[in-house]
Amino acid sequence: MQLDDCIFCKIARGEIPSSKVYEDDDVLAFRDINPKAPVHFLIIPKQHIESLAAVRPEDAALLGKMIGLVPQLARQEGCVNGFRTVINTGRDGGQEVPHLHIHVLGGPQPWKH
Ligand code: DGP
Repeated sequence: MQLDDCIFCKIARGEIPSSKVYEDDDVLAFRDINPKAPVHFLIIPKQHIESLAAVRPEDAALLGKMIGLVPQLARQEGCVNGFRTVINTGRDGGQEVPHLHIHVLGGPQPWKH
């Protein structure tokens, strides 16, 4: 199920353009509009799940698929020395877009060397 007025549901439907990293029937990955690192993309389920707090046991395979895509997509996007994954959840978790998403951040971080 998708929501008419959810920004990430709109991206999943192609109604709002995005810079796609990966897509299949269940999952979409696209680059973050406001990147916090040289590599910064988001992985979302195409179906509307509000947040990690709303995940049910029957969503386990979908969540597993999303997590399982992280290393492949991170490599593909140029993360050669690791990456950071973040799932902000709910108001106190700093979640701004109420559609579940995994942030993947990486790339060279010269200020750390
Ligand atoms: P969060 O705070 O975890 O809910 O992060 C939401 C992220 O979504 C934030 O880093 C910016 C990104 N974002 C919001 N709107 C859009 C959009 O329309 N397109 C893309 N590509 N990213 C978006």
